Amino acid sequence: MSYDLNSKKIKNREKLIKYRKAFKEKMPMAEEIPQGEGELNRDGNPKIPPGQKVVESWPVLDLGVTPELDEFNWNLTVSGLVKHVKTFDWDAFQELPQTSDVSDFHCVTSWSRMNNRWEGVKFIDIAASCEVLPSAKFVYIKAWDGYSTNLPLEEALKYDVLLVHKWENHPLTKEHGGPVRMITPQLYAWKGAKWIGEIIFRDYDELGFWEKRGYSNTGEPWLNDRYS
Ligand SMILES: Nc1nc2c(c(=O)[nH]1)N[C@H]1C(S)=C(S)[C@@H](COP(=O)(O)O)O[C@H]1N2
Ligand SMILES: [Mo]
Repeated sequence: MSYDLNSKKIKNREKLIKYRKAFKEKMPMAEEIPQGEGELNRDGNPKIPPGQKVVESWPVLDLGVTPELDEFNWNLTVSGLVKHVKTFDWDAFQELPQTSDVSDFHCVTSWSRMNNRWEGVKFIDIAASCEVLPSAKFVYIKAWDGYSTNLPLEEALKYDVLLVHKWENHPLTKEHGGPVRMITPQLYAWKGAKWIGEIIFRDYDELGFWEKRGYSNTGEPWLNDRYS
């Protein structure tokens, strides 16, 4: 097998990289990429990614098992390429810097829920608290229902990637991954594990549950990058 540098997928990705660079440097943007509809959001992407429909309610999507977790028995272990391996219980998690943000949630099955108000901890603050080593390049995540997902460290460290425990000013419900789940607003929502249990920093990539079953490893909503 060999890759084709002229493939649409690689060309589109190259365009997106150029576009993001131009947006960051406030340079004129010639290319009609990324795709989508609406005003540009704070990341320079059209508000609604291509092929998405905005919903008002928040659907539940998972493997069909809801682990019995609450503030008393939940915990999160951070390991791999870190200086300090740590397990956070609810109290330790609450002691991390708390933040709030409003962001959009895009499911690959084509619904988007916009302007969600979240409270929680930035992924980057967890990474800092465990002192991630420079050799770490990927993140592998395990959840308490047996789910897993993976992402490049660079994506996980984006400012809006959070481990949330409140949605719209209420504790995150069990069905949506409470007490604590991850969100990845700039990637499809499957990259954000509900009932998050383990974060492992690695120098190699391993496909997670859906990535192994044909979902794209990158999952970029504004490239319509759904399947591998
Ligand atoms: N632990 C776990 N996390 C998960 C999933 C899952 O099955 N188990 N499904 C993913 C998918 S495909 C989506 S779209 C979102 C759905 O989150 P929601 O049910 O809160 O809408 O969670 C993601 N995180
Ligand atoms: Mo999804």
